[in-house]
Amino acid sequence: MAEERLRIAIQKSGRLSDGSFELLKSCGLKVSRGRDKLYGRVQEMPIDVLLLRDDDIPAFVADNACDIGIVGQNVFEEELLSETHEAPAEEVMQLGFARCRLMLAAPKEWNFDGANDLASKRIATSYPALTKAWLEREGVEAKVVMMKGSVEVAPRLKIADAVCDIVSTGATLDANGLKPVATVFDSEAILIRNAEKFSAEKQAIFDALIKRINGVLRSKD
Ligand code: PRT
Ligand code: ZN
Repeated sequence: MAEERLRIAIQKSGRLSDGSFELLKSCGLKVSRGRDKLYGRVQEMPIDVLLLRDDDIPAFVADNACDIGIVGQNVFEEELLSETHEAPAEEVMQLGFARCRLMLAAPKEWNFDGANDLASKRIATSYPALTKAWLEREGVEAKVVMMKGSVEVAPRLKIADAVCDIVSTGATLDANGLKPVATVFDSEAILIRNAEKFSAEKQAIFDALIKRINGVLRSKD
């Protein structure tokens, strides 16, 4: 029988990519990338790496194309709230990098005085499910407009009154004449896994990897 290998999905390139490779490296795992750049192979443990767009990672893990994955909590929660996979993926642990916030932001000249000011307003976001859940918690009815990118330009283009977008330094909001007014979701990179039971062999690889990750995270505390 062929040796079982654990498949991990990580972001090919972007804000999660360096942190993900670094974490594997700190775990003593060197990823050799294949010529097609889609696959990577780890020598030190029976682990294969799949390099994907971050948005594809939750579904790949939920649908068993991969066993585990590293993704932003914001992307994972949005997926959980908006889609129903038969066997959804599960969060295993927070990984302590790629920290950011999903925030509501309004034009600087808006004398914003709390969530109620958003009643009947239009909010542009790439995270409609998380935004709607927050509005519901706040008891505010507003119109949520989905935008895949360049959310921060929506108020200037009069597409929306406010935005709900990912913020790390705040420089992007500032450059677009916007100010953060409320935090909708705190996020960082997380490890997720397929919800089905692993084979004993796969579980052993998974346990060994988790042990190494915990060791790395503890050494950073
Ligand atoms: O190509 P692919 O689809 O894989 O990548 P992507 O472009 O969709 O995602 P990417 O690489 O930008 O982000 C991946 C994940 O990193 C996100 O889902 C978050 O979990 C996390 N993260 C951390 C961020 C940021 N920080 C961040 N600053 N994601 C996005 N931003 C963007 C934000 O959208 C805004 O445009 O950066 C801008 C704001 O940054 P500041 O520093 O100006 O506030
Ligand atoms: Zn993406």
